[in-house]
This record gives sequence, C-alpha cells and structure tokens, in this order.
Amino acid sequence: MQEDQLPEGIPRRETGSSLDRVNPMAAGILKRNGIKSWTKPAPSLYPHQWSWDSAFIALGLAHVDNRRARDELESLFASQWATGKVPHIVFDPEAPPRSYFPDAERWNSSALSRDAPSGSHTSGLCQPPVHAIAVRRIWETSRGKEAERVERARRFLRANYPRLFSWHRYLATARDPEGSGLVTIYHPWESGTDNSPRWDDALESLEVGDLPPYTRYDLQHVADPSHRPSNEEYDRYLWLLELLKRERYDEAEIYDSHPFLVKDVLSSAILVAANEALLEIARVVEAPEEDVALIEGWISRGRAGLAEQWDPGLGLCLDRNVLTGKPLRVRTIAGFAPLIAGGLTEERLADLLEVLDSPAFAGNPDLHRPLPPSTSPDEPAFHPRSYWRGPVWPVANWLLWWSLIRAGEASRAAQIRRETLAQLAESGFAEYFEPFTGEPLGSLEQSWTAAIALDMLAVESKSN
Ligand code: 2M8
Repeated sequence: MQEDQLPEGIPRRETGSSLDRVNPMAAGILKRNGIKSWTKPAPSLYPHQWSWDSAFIALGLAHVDNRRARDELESLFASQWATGKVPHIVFDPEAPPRSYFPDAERWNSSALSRDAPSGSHTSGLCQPPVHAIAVRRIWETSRGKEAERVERARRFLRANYPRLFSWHRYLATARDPEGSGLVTIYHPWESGTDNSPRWDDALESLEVGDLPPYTRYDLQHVADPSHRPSNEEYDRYLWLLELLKRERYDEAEIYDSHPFLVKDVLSSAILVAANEALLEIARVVEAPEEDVALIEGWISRGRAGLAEQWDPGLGLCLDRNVLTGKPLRVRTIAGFAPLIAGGLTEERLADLLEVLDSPAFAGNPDLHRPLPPSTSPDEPAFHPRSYWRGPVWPVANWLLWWSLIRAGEASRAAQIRRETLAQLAESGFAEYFEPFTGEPLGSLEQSWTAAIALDMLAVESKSN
C-alpha cells in the first residue's frame, strides 16, 4: 500500500512499525506460530490449538494462504466430539512438557467420555462458535478466482457443512434444553472472556471442594503474573473442571447438578451471526430444506432470546444465571451482543451506539484510543491491566467492527478499524492492551491479533 493511501489517523512514518508493515508482520506471526497444519494462539503461553482462536486465525489466513486457512479448521474439526461439540482445546502431544495447565491428563476426556474423539486429546469444554464465519470468509476470498480454486473451496464447504451443522445443533439443543435461544456455558473458559466480572456473581457462591493439587504454568510466560486470573479464580476454574469430570462430561448430568450454568449472551450472539453464515454455506452446498428451516429458526430464536436479556437502564444485554434466573448486571463488551447478532430495530441500534460512544466505553476521555475496554471503566470490578477485566482486546474490536459494518454503521466501523490498526502499528500484536496508556500486555505475538489485522486490512474498501 502506498503511503498516500493510508487511512486517516494511521501513523505515517513510525520507524519500523507503520501500517504498510502491519500485513507482513501479521503474516509473519501466523507463520511463526504455525505448527504442522494448525496455529498456536501464542508462542509459549498457549502451546496447543484453541477453538475460537483457530476460527479467527482461519479468517485472517483466508486472505494470505487459503490452503492453510482450510487446514486450520480441518485440524480442529478432526477432534469434534460425537455430540457435535467442538472442543475448546486440542492438545498437541509434542508441546513442551509442563508448558500449559490444565493439560490433557487433567481433562482425561477420552477416558471419561465415549463422545470424545479417540485419535486426539481435548478439553471437555467449548468456546464461542466463530467457525462458520471463518468458513464463509474462505469461500468469499475464493470466489471470482480461477475455477480450480473455487472448486477447491466448494469441496471444502461440502466437507465441512455437516460438521458445522452438527456443532450448531449441539449448541441449540444440549446447550439450550429450555429452547430459549441462548447458549448455556458450564465454565467461564467457555465464554472466551475468562475472568470477566460477568462471572463474578455466579462464581461467588461456588464452594471449592477437595481439589487435587496443581501447578500453574501460565504465570511463567507473562511479564507480570498479576495480569492473569488470580489463584482464587484458578481454584474455582479447576474445581468446576473436577465436577464436569465427575459427570463424565455428560450433558444431561451436568445440567442436573452443575453449580455454574449461565446463559452467555456473547456466545449466543456469535451463534446467531454464525448461523447466518451457515445459511449461506447451506445454500452453496445445496443442503436439504429441513436444515435451512432449522437454521432460520435458530436465528430468530437467538435474536428473541437476546431481546429478553435487554436491560433498558444500562442500554446493554445481560447474561443470566440459569440457577437463580437472575441477570448478571455488569457492563462489559458482551453487553453489545445484540449488535453482533444483528437484525436490530433502529431504536435498539441507537441505544447500543449511544452506550458504545459514551464515557462508559469508547467515549471515555482518558482512553489512549477510542476503543472499548473489555469491562467498562465505570464498573467497580474494572481493572485496566487484568486480562478480561478492563484491557482492550483487538479480537473484540474485530467483532464490533464487523458487526457495525453489517449494521450499516460504516463510519463507526471505520473508526474502530483505523484505531485498532494504528494501535497494532504502534505497539505490535499483543493479546490485549492497557486502555489508558496503550501498553501492550499478555502474549506479545498473539495469533488472533495478527489474524484480525489481516482481515481488517483486506476488507478496508468495504468499511471506509
Ligand atoms: C484465554 O483462555 C485460556 C483458557 O482457555 C487461558 O487463559 O489459559 C482466553 O483469552 C481465551 O478466550 C483464548 O481462547 C485463549 C487462547 O488465546 O486464552
């Protein structure tokens, strides 16, 4: 890209870090974090394959290496459970020992559940379903190319449509026995926003029982361990894991007895958007009409479920504790879930945009850049350096940017894109950023940060 073509607001001559280097730098990170046919989320902090990371990675790779993008998702789906669940971690047997905990042994999923894959070791949880959105991107980036490439992409869609369909059906049934349109999660790790204050209330009453001893390896890979979730949080995470193991990861048993059952609005909204992508994929592969009708039903049920969770006082959507029936009233980026799900009335869209622009989020005057912190700085639980309790996450910026484009809010989308890319050009491809200083935190070569940059760069003309 020529310098005179740079979008407004992008630093033009920053030594070694200007926007024209973002693309090769991002591609380089994905190459270096690549292992065989898939990509680690980070060089040492996350040495295995993570589910929603891989979906974002495939989305970015679609623009630079379509074959690797396809391989990324194929490797993940090879470990799909018989229930349709796509596991949140697929363990690499060749990862350095004692590099990540809980490891495959601690999950012990293939020994405990007949539904777990036999050829690989996985965790027993899942993560937000971004995958169909990535598959559609692979299709979009192949269309209009030479016939052979289009045919390869079509074959990929045909091979993966049934996997995506069974994944979404799993979420719409096992994870929503109430038919509410909202996905129930069993563990904060399933939300992808692990230590977000979204879960504080539901975790508070959890009594940790007799926990087998463990050592955290995550703390050795970060500059300041206090930015990671606390030991108290980890005890709870590990205790929930023990309880899931006791139920042998059986969905019905878990639903009967588990002490953490929460309707997660962010995952639910991503599922709606992913179902829209699945609908397009279904048409390309000429899926049966019954499938199309089911997917359409999931979309409208999902939107209706989210509408039920609307809090008019906050102007945001709230998670719900299934066990108490109560909403979890805290302002986080997950509150913008209806924007991600789409199909909003003008009024609801205006409400959400007002909150997004307000001092509670991207309009806070003290921010380094006008990008929404993961938790509102106005919340007592806000912490600017602690993981999902405040820092700005580029991957969350991507979700909002992409949703704003779909909502027809091109100039707001362009601002998020411009500021996100400028932040990465300024400070590199960190996992997350301190919102007031812009300091890069967590892993400094995070794959999904690189991937969303590739996607934002490629989709520039549509949002500007
Ligand atoms: C973080 O979660 C893992 C547990 O799954 C961890 O902290 O060890 C989250 O940010 C999650 O959303 C992400 O998928 C994962 C890998 O990047 O890291």
